[in-house]
Parts: sequence; C-alpha cells; structure tokens
Amino acid sequence: MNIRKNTTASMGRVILLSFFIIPVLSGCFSGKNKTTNTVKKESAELQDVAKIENKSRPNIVFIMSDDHSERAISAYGSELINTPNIDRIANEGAIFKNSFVANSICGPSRAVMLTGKHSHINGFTDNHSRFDGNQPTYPQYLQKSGYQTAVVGKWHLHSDPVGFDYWEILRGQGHYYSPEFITNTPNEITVVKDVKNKKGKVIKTEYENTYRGAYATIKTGDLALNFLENRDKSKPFAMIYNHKAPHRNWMPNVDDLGVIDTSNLKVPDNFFDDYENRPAAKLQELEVNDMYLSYDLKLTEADYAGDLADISMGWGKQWQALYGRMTPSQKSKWDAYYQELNKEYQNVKGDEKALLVWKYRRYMHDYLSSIYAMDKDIGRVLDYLDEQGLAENTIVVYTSDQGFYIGEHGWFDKRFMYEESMRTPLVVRYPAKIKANQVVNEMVQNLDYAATFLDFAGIDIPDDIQGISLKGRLIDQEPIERDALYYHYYEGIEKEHKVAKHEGIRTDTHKLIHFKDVGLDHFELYDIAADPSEMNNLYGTASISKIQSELHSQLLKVKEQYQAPVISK
Ligand code: SGN
Ligand code: CA
Repeated sequence: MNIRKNTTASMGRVILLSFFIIPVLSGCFSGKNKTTNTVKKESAELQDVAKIENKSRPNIVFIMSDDHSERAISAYGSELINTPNIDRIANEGAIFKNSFVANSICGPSRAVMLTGKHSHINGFTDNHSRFDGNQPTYPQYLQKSGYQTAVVGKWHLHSDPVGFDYWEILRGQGHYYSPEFITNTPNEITVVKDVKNKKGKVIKTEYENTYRGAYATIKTGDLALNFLENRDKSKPFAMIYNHKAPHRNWMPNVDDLGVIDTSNLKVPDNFFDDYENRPAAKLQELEVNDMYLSYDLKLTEADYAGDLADISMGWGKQWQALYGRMTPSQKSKWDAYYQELNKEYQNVKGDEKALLVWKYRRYMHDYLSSIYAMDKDIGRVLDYLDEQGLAENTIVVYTSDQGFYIGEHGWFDKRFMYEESMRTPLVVRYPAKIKANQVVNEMVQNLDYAATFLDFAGIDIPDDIQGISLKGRLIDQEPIERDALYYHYYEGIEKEHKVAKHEGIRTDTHKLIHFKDVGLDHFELYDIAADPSEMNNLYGTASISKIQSELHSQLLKVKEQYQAPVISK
C-alpha cells in the first residue's frame, strides 16, 4: 500500500502502517470524563463489561441520516416522495409514530444517542462543543463485550471516534461531491496529515481520503459494504452507517436529476405563518424566503445578475466552490438540467409571493432528490444483508439526527422544540425477534437508543444511562411507561438561525416550552391533539390553567429525574 505524503507545510511524517485496524488510533477506554460539572463527573467511567461468548447475539446496523423529516418518508404517509427501502425496514419490523429527540441539532443529538444521556450530562450541548470521547458510549460497551464495531459517514462530533475498530468519517459536515473522509484505517489513496495546535506543535496525525468524483451518499454506502464484506466473521458486528444527506445545501446526485418533480407542489397550510403570540418564532432566521439564490437554490450568477446580494455576501463564492468539486462530466449533466429548470426564476422574480413559492419548490426539489439517492443506497445495504443471509439476525435501525422543517411555518432547518423538528423518524427491523408490521404509538426519544442496543446485546444497562430500553416493547409488546419527554436547546439567538434557547416537556397531549434568551423570557403551551401545527399558544389562558400548572410541576419533576440544572424564571 502507498500512503501519500501531502506536500503542504502542515503535513508530515509518513509512518508504516499495517492493512489492519490500528487500535491505538481508535482510543482507549480508561480515560476519565474531563467535563467539569459535578453531574457529569458521576457518570465518567465505562463500567465493567465481560466478553460475552454467545454466537446468537444480533448484529446491529444503525443507519442515520441528517435532517430527514418524517414527512418525507412514505412509511410515515408522505405524499412527497417514495422511500421504498426505508419503508421495507418499517414494514418488516416496527415503525415508531411518536419518536423525538432531546436537543434538535446535529452534534448534540448524536452525543445523546451514543451516551444515552441528556446534553447537560454528556457535555455536548451545542454544535460548537467537542465530544469527550472518553466517556462511556454504547459502541464502547459493545466492543468490549466482543462486537466488531465500525462507523462510516457523518460523525460531526469534532473529536475522533472512540470505541470503533474501524472508522471512516466525513471531515466536519462533509461535502456531497468529491468528499473527504478521515479514517483510522488508511488505504491506497490515504494522505497523511499532521494536525498542529496554535503554537505549531503536532498534536495528532490524520489519515485523509479524498474520493474525487464520488457522490458522498454512494461513497458512504461503499464504505459500509466494504466493512461488512471484510469483517471478522467470528464476531457479531455493530456498524453505524451515517449519511450526510439530506443536509443543507441539498445537492442531488447528477444521475438522479429529473426523478423528482416539484413544479406544482403546494406549500404547507401554515407556510405564511405570522408567528402571532410566539415571539421566539418571530425572531428566528429559518425562513425559506431567506435562502441564498446561489448556495441554496442553485441559480447561477447569470440567472440572478443584479437581483440580490448573493455575491457580495460571499454565498455566490461558496456555491462556486461546491459546484467546483464536481467532475467535468458531472458539471455538464448538472448544467444541462438546472439551466432549463432555472428559467422559471425569470418568470416569478417580479412577484414576491410567486418567488417565495418558487423558492419552496426548488428547496423541496433538491431536498427530496437527496433523499431519493440515500434511500437507494440504504437498499444496497439491505440487499447485501439478504444475499449474505445476515438479515434475520441483524437489527437494522433507520433514524435521523433530528427532524426538519420542510416549509411548515415557512421554514427550513430544525432547533425548535416544535413538532416538526423535535420529531425524528425511527423504524427498526430484526426478523428473528421482532414481529413485522408493528406500529408503536408511545413516545420514545433518541435518549433510548443506547439502552436498547445494550439490552439486545445482552449487556446490563449501566445505572447512569438515562434512556430506557425499547426491547420489551419491540419483542413482547410491553407498554412503554413514561409520562413526559424532556427537551433542551442551547445555541440561542446569537448563533446561526437565531433560535432562542429553550427547554420544555412534551406529554402525549401537551407541550410546555420555556424560552429564555437575551431579551426573551416567556412560556408557550400547546394542546398538541387539538393543534398539531402549534399555531395557538395557550399559555396564560383561563381554560388551560389547571393543565398549565400540572405541566409546570411535571417539568420540575422531569428535570430532577434527569439532574438538569434549574433555570430561573
Ligand atoms: C450549517 C448550516 C446550517 C445548519 C447547521 C447545523 N449552514 O451551519 O443551516 O443549521 O449546519 O446543521 S450552511 O450555510 O453551512 O449550510 S447540523 O445538522 O450539523 O446540526
Ligand atoms: Ca442534522
């Protein structure tokens, strides 16, 4: 194998490496949690897990996408797109109709999943945090008990993965075209890079693979299939297979252009929301109307010349850089398709409302096209499991790091505790033990995944894990007992998209949210059954006063249960 030495100044030593996994790079298990808060210290150590010699332990394939609204999955009744492969998982197993996250943003949601603990405990509260990989996570427990573990695709936790025999992850958010991955297992295209701190001292060596001309979704599937094909067949495996799609800026695969048609798509009923009685909703910057004509909506400079400030704000350049990652043949397919599609912009640009509807349709075109490619890629992995006779004894999960707004309230993005972004899809298949065609209506949360995997793998669930195992519900239809879910979003109005900091609880019927940020301190209360779109904030109205005080007590109780810091009113 040749490991290429990058020629730039920041890159360095080529070291001899074997073809095999390099344990030293995948971290160690003994480190103490370095976070400071007292609550976190208590949960620092990886508890003792014995090697379990049991040939029938299930394999795990955990598939996660980025920003996939359940309203863009046909198993959830979507009329926007067909997702036959995600639907297969749902139909051959269970679909969770009330599945939620604890903090609707990428890194924090992933940290909750890995640890089974809320953000204030695992320390990764917002996207600018760095995950303390030395704290216990379910992959570490699985690995220690005898699983071969791997993660491929989007990671976005800033620190290197710990607890994985093999990892190959997108650098940061990753790119749709010609993506760069970093890995602990170099291959023939690997470039070795030294990472230096501010003082110029080398703090670690990275192995980077740039797959020129590849489309990230397909490359991620290739990596997943390679891992499965070359795995250690004497062990059960647990593979996390994470797509970047359909994250902003939603670049479809050129080979799929034309498959999705949104030219007549209607906007959602509350697309022209005026945010009355919801001050935080009024403050946000999530509106489809604010999308960049270039970076988000794929117009060329020639299309919008002189119309808006895209170029001066740097977004035209950003878009050019992403477009520039395509090969000449990809560019020509892209141009041939979009040049034709972009003509409509000239017809609508003089009419504010028509332009906004056009923006929505273009957004949905690209978002759905990205999902189309991803669903196909999931199909490749499902087919492989079938061909290899692995499907029966493998737990396959499909979920997203959170939900997403696809025009509801006039928005894109996530972050709010409102339904569209607090929800996340969750379907689970395990033919050996889980009956097909199950619909689970009880509320579950991404907090529950770690406990569930450990339980299925025959590992005692450590006491400090805050989520609950869903195994009993999936196998024996035992009801899930939980009255309320806790939610906390930390970034705030000074960060990207200006969504105020908030926390709250959701019960089966109601939601109480406390927004508290610079210049904001207010509650919202929704009757979700009567008002699923959360347009009518009932907080403070006489008819709801009893429920309101019950929700307040419940919020306090839930916070105490999860050891969450008190926020003063
Ligand atoms: C980027 C996007 C945001 C998005 C965050 C977080 N902006 O910063 O729109 O909310 O990621 O997404 S972009 O201009 O860079 O596209 S997350 O899924 O990683 O949490
Ligand atoms: Ca995300």
